[in-house]
This record gives sequence, C-alpha cells and structure tokens, in this order.
Amino acid sequence: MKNQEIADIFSRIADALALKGENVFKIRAYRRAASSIKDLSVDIEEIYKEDALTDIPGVGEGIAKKIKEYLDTNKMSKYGEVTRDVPESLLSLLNIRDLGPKSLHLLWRELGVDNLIALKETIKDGSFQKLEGLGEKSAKKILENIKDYEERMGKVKRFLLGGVIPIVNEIMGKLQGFDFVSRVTPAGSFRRMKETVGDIDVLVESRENKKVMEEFTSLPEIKQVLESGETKTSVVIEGLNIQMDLRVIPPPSYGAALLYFTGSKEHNVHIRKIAQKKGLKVNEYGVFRSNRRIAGKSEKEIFNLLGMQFIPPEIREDRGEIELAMKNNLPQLVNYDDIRGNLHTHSNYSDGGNSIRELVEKALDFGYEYIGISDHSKTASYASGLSVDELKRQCDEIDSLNKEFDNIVILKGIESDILPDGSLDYDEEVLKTLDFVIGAIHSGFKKNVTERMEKALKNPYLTILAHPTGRLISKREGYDVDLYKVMDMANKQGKILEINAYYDRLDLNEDNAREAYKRGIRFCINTDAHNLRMFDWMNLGVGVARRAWLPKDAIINTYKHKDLIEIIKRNG
Ligand code: DGT
Ligand code: CA
Ligand code: CA
Repeated sequence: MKNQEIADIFSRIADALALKGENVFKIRAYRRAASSIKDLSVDIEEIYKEDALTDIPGVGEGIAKKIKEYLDTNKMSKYGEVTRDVPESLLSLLNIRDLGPKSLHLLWRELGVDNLIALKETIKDGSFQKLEGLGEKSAKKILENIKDYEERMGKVKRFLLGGVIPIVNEIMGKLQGFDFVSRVTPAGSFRRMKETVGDIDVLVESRENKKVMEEFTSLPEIKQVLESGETKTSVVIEGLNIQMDLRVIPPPSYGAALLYFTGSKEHNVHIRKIAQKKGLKVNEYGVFRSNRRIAGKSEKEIFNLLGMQFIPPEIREDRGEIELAMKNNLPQLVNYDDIRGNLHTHSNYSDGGNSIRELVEKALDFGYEYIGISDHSKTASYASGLSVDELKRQCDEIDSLNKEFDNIVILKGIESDILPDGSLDYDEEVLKTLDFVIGAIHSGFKKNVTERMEKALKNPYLTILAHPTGRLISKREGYDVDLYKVMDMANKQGKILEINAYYDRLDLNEDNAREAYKRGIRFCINTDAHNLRMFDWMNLGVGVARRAWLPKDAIINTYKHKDLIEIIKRNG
C-alpha cells in the first residue's frame, strides 16, 4: 500500500513550500491531501484503478495527476522541483520540536540558517532572539529541543538497557563459572542502570588474563573480536551488535578499577578532586599516598578512606551524592528486593499471553505477597479490552483463585482508558467492585491530555496514573502534557503515579520521578507485563527509582499487603 508514502511526499512538499514562504493556500492544499490520504482505509492504488482519485477529500485534478504520476513511475516531479533549492539540512531542522516552517523560513531568509550548526550559532549570538515572533523564551525552548533532537539522532548508537540485560547476564554467568575467575561485575552505564547504554563494560577478577581472554573470545555469544590485549578485550555481541569491553583485573586493584570503570566520568572527576585535597591520588589501580598503594581491593574501602559512605552505583552522576556521602547523609534508596508485588499485569482476558493462574504462579516465584491483574478496559478494542461481563467473569475467577492460594493475594484491577472527556471507562457500579484502578491514556495523545489527566485524578475510583508521559524511549516523545500540573493534581488528590518498568517506557523517568517525589508524591513500580518473562523488568523500574533517589517508603508496592490496602482503599 502506497498511501503513507504518498502522504509523506505531499507533507514534504508542503514543508518545502512553507520554508520558501510560498502561498499559504497552496501549502494548505498539500497538507489537506496528505492528511486525507493518510487516513484512507482503502489502498490508494485501488482508488486509482477505479479512476476515483478526485473523490478523496482534498484531492483535486492537480493533486490527482501527481498521484497518478507517482503510482505509474514511482516518482513525483513536483517534489524534485519544489525541493531542488531547499537544502536537505534545512528540511531536517523541521524535526526539531516547536520549530515550524514559518520560523525556519524567517531564519533562512533573514539569517541564512540552513543547518543545525548555523541555527545554534544564531541562538548563541542573539540574532535568533531578535527575529519577529522569536524571543528569549522560544530561544531557550528551541535550545532544549535541539538537545532532544541530537539525542534522538544519536539513538542508533545507544541501546535499551532492558534489551541487553539478558545476554550480558548470560555471558557474565559463563565467565563466573571458570575456576580461575573469582569475580565478575558489570561496570559503566550498565551498572549505573541508565535507561540506555552505549556499550557494555565488564570486569573480571583473575590473575590468569590469557585464559580469561581465550575463553571469553570463544563464547558463542561473541560475533566479532575488535581487539584483544593482555588486560582488555573488546568484542561485538551476536544479535544485538553492541560492543562489550572486558577487563581483567588482579585482586589488589579490583575495587579501584570497579570504581573507575563504573563512572560516571563526572563522578570520577569529583572523587579525584576530593582525594587530591587529602594529598591522595586515585586511579583505576588504587588509592596512592606518594606512590604507595594504601587501598584498592574494594570500593567500600576506597570510599571510607576518602571519608565517605559507600555510594550506590545508580546515583554516581555527580548530582550532589558526593557531598552527602561525606556528611554520612545519603538517602536510603529502595532496594531491588524490597518489592512485594506487581500491580500492572495483563492476562489472556485482554492482550496478555498467560492465564491468571500462570501470572499468580510467576508472582509466587518472585516471592511476591500480592499481584494485581489489570487488563485493558472496554474502549481499548485494539487490545481486546474487557466488556463489563468479561470483567465480572474475571473477578469471579480471581475470587476462586484467592480461595485456592493462601500464600499470595490476587487483587482485582483494571487498566482503564482515560476517555477524551477525562472520565474512566466503566460506571461507578463496576469500578466499585475492583480493588484498584489504573488510569491510562491510550488515544488522543494530542488532545487536552493535561485536562483529561487532571479530571481522571479527581475521580475517587482512580488509584494509579499509568505511564504518565506516554514516551517510548528513542521512539516517541510522549503526550503533549503539562506534567507539573499533573503532579500537582496527583499530590492534591493523594494519587499514586506509576513508574512503568516496561523496557522501552520507563515512565516516569528518573528526572520526572525525582521531581514528583520532591512534591510529596508516592509511586507504584509496575512491569505492565504481557507475558511471564516481562516480570523480570521490575528491576528496570527499581533502577529508575534508585537513580531518582527514591526511598522505599515512596514506593507503595514495597508495602506489606495490609498497608498497601490502606493506601489504595483510601481512593476507591
Ligand atoms: P555509555 O557506555 O555511553 O553508556 O556510558 P559509560 O558511562 O558506560 O561510559 P564508557 O563506556 O565510555 O566508560 C565507562 C566508564 O569508564 C565511565 O563511566 C567512566 C570511566 N571513564 C571512561 N573514560 C574516562 C575518562 O576519560 N575519565 C574518567 N575519569 N573516567 C572515564
Ligand atoms: Ca559503557
Ligand atoms: Ca566502554
């Protein structure tokens, strides 16, 4: 089906015309055609065959001719004509949020901006700010959006943490199995639990460097060896095509190497500065006082020698953690094993792959005290959302499973769509029968999202607001939402915000979670599991919480069942 292709070409023609400052009616005509072609439910080639192209809304004779040309020859001469004198590097600037063709036209015409570097220059030298309609405020906003854009562009070089964990653990497990290896530890951004990683850094404690490197490079998971030396070997991992750096370290410097290669770089720089003030030198081999090594075996030993508490890897970002560690005043972060349940799981009643019984047994494997079943609601037809009858049937099944299992509590929940008017997807009578309600926006991402969320948060039946920004890491920006307003409302209404641990969501992210915590909000870390394997993602969510400096009592699914009920009951 060529619908999308053709719609895209018309959009790009409209963009190019707008950049050139051409007639707005002409531009609008192309946009209108693009949008109605994109929304067609039938193949545009079929329409062409029936000679009915001009029946498509917004498609007149002129546009129809261009569609025919494209379908016949796979080319549209108008496109080449319009874009011939518009540099590609200028067109690509349209991917920067809030920078529309109108402003770009001005920037191009008045200041000659036709690429990213030139654009940044004009903001730096203040000429951007002087243009009509573009003040100091938009300069600041655009500068931030440029940063996002650059990150998105660089995304090919970064990998989702959740996507690499299984294979890295597999490799580390195999290395740990050799009797000449005493310790294997991940380092770098992987150990710091960053949501994306550029490469994988792993340290091995051993004195048999050669043997380690031989075994490592012959593992079946290794696709290619980039370089192999005595202390460091770099490889590419099969399937993922991510680079992995393995370093072999002897016991006396293992802690120092771990500290160094865990980073972050900023954290390391600050640590070294503190050491210098004490007349010490810290590097990857140890802590030295006039060339004599006085520590290095463990990180703890080094931190203590420098007069600090042990700093958890997840917060080593030089965001104030070093100062607090020196005052022995670091927050007690939530731990991976503090979690007592998972409240956002999908069964085969909606689009999950497993029965409720299987989900419950999985939760028992994890040692959980409770599990919440929260399938999609009736409006979510794309995900086989539950009708009122189906929900009733599900509740009956949960009742009977609760009688059968006496070592875990199954909670009745729902992931209710927040409708365009901000209401929830079932009547009060239905919501009343549930233990908790997770509210989520799944459609209409551009329409009044803030107001809809605020209204949903005022609903006494809503317990948790799911994935509050809707972003998908390096894929989708998220809803157009004033998150601070949403946080304020959640706080006022005593509602819980979700840290969704689904590996490409991690939503709230660390910055937003930290901001919400400062406002007094509590969280639920949920996996949004659609099958049993996805229960493993809980650790990703805890990683986000730890990077956001959250303590255990800010996370409601660390509470004992009895205490959890107190929290979720208050709302419903
Ligand atoms: P990534 O791989 O981009 O996700 O981020 P990291 O933090 O894993 O960075 P990577 O792999 O380049 O280096 C691993 C760690 O090694 C890094 O976190 C800190 C340390 N490191 C690397 N280069 C330097 C450096 O030039 N100075 C200092 N102080 N530390 C460094
Ligand atoms: Ca790394
Ligand atoms: Ca590295």
